[in-house]
Amino acid sequence: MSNKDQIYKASDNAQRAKRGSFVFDARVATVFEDMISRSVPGYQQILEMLPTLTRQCQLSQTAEKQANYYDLGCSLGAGMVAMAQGLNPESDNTTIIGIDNSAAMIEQATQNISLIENQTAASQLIEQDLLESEVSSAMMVLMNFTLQFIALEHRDHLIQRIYDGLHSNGYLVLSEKITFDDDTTNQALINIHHQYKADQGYSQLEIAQKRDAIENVLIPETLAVHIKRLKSAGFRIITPWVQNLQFISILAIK
Ligand code: GEK
Repeated sequence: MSNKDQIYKASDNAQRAKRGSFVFDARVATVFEDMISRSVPGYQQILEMLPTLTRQCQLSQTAEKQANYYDLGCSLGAGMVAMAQGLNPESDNTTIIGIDNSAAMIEQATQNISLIENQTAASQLIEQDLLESEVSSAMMVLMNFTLQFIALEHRDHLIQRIYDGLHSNGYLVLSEKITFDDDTTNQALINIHHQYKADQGYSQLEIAQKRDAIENVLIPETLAVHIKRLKSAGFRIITPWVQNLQFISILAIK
């Protein structure tokens, strides 16, 4: 487990103003594992199922020349490690590619990823903006809570590029924080989520300060909007496979 997340603990107004909007800098990277585990209910559950999804994805496809497994917005590489666990160690045409535009994340991911190298597929970490990155010969693309940080106007095009880069029968696993059209439902889930964070040891001040910092940085959409976008891109199977409060994961198959 990484260091404890205490980024929003300070009650000092000057410090708070200095911090401004949420960014994926070195400070966040250092505590990221603790932060995401205590903030996103079901995060560990998704990671635990990923080896099974990856194994089935690999088995359900005909052997292709090159099979890439992407983790877009890979942070510290937890998704890459989980996908690697599901892959057949005998397959020699497989590469796991992690992409993230945070230098601090990529730096800290490098050590985690060195663990994969001994076990299975080749792996690659790339510091790059997803809007400029290439997705090709993909068997599986994981976007675990990343699309929500991409500007709304770029989301359709990015999902279309992912679809185009997948082999047929390829998987996209898209996890997102969602919002609901109905205000009452929305507010009820927000309240439960804040209680979840309080139960994980965050103070009311930390919860409020994080909420302010992440506003306008993380832009959630409704499940209907996600499904519509995936349909328009061309995916033939689209289904949520995990939901914990407003945190969902959708499986889309080409
Ligand atoms: C996990 N998937 O542990 N280009 C590249 N990376 C980006 C961009 C962009 N335009 N915008 C944001 N990121 C991980 C968790 S965290 C989710 C993903 C969260 C990166 C950003 O640097 C960060 O590492 C990641 O997307 C989002 O399974 O913090 O809630």
